Amino acid sequence: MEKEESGSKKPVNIKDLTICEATARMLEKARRDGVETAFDRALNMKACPIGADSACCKHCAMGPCRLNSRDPYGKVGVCGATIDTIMARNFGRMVAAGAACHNDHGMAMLALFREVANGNNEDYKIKDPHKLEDVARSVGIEVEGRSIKEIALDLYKELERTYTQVEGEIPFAKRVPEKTLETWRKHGIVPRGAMREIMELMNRTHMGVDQHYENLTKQCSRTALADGWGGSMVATEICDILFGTPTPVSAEVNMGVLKESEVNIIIHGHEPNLFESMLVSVNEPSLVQAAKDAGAKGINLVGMCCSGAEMLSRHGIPHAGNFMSTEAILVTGAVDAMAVDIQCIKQGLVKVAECYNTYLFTTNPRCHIEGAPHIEFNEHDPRACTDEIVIKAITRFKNRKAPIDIPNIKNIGIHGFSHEYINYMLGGTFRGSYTPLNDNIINGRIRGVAGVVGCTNPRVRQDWVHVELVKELIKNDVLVLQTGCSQIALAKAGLYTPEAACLAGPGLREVCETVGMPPVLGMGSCVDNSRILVAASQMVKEGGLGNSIADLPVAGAAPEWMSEKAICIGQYFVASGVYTVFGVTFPIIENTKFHKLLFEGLEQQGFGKWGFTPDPYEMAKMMIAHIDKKRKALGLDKGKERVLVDMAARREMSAAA
Ligand code: XCC
Repeated sequence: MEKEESGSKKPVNIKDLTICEATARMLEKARRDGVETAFDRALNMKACPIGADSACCKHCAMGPCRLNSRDPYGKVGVCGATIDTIMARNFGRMVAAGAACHNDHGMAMLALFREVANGNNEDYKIKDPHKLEDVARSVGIEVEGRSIKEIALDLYKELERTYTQVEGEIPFAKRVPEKTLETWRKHGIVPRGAMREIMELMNRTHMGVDQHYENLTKQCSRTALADGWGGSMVATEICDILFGTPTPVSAEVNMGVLKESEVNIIIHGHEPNLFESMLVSVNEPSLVQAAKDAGAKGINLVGMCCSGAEMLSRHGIPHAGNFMSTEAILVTGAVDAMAVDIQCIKQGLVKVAECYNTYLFTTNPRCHIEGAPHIEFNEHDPRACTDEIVIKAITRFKNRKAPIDIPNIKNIGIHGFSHEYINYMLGGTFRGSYTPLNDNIINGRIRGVAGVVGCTNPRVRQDWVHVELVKELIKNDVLVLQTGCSQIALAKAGLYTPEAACLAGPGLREVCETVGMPPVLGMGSCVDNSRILVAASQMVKEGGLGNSIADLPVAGAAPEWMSEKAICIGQYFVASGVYTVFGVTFPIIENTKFHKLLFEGLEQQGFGKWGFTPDPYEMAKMMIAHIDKKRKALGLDKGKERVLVDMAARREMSAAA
């Protein structure tokens, strides 16, 4: 996995950069074409060792102060800040930035929902009224005998508090298992509105404010929870209400989804409203005709990164690849336009797009990129933007000059497992519940559940850590739930088919074969990690696996993480009670008090804890050992008699519940 030191003359073998065959082929071509990508820049840019260890404080002009990670307590900053304060502050600012991203995104989706609910926006509508009622009920809103509009407006008002509430608990705290909530209350970390929490964390990480790593960690948790159970959860639920709740759908993933004979348009980013409107534009008969007049067979719309993962889950829209493939795909020469909104958009895309004469458009007022033309997306007139992008893409198709080279690789799989669908899938329409999942964990067929999520990162071999980790987990009967770029990595590796059950251990394989599901369930984008939180709460509420999320035999991982959002996600999983292991690198020095708190202390306080290793096999071992520890604590370590539960017995069980 280790790649060559920067400064080395010998070119690095592309197979060491990625296991994604399509990306590798495009990187070879980029080399031949003299085009640079993030993979090259990562090789030429040695990661700053002081920054990587978080031993630098640049929060004021008395510094920047640099401490020595080999002798962390040998020095303090000019103001006297210790290494623990400096690391906790830096960590806190990462959490604040990650939480800000998801909350700003969620707030934008909620604003759209308000406009739809009050009739000011007719370009979108409430597609899933059942989900609207379910979500409304879950936060205590009366739904019986009321109109969709009344419920929706009440829900808007209630969920706005997720962001703006000055005092008191956010609405979705009602979904948290009681004992988990008790732990949060005891430590004073139940989130208020996200704006308040992020603001307070930015204040406390300023020079001369909070200078105790333990107290800072509390605000890190509170802010992160305002993301997971706040902004992200609202984003997921509102997008389901507006655009539809995912149910399993067969879809294609990988660069082979591009079509040489069609106008290819890629949407890359995070907010599904742009993508939903683009879906309308590419089906507009006059635009389809214009494409045909230009000599194309049609218009081919595909996604990348997280909004791509949402569209894949909701509508089966093909997905072309994850974060580290966004530059490589432009090298095919087949992309007529790429439109981006916010988050994870590399500035390097501008140059690559230029080299292949591809249109790269920014669309969101929060994200312009120097050198990329901007066509603003306004949700009150969405087609003005999306139609224009289609027209531009058709022009580019007509004038294609560069030779086209599309790697002919596609992986078909099943995506779109919402927590509602897991409920239905395992329990059936009449007895939809998490009982069968809990039963199978209790009887040991399923050893535990792992969430494997997050980015890809050019500092490690793309997709390799994700794929090896997940294979190890399912081989050991651990059911894997996924989101984001990790989901796409595994889809490309062919694990999203029911046939992949043959890679699972005997227990998990039996469950997969009975239900007809893959051993790896894709739940959507990174904000959809909130679906994993809801699934975990359901498992607790179902009974038999302890009283809090911290009791469950579950673990999480982001093996190739790179973004501040990932750190925030990690912290909200830890604060919710989940052991969470990161790969690549961890921005904390070992053998310091702050490290000990994150990696051990939090667990003793009733939360989860952090873990770290760049090695996927070691990571799997750590996660499985944790799952086994939790099984033991629940008394599930001794092999249980397998009781065949028939329908009559099930009816009795649910009557007793
Ligand atoms: Fe970005 Fe969301 Fe990470 Fe992928 S997984 S690199 S954050 S696109 Ni969300």
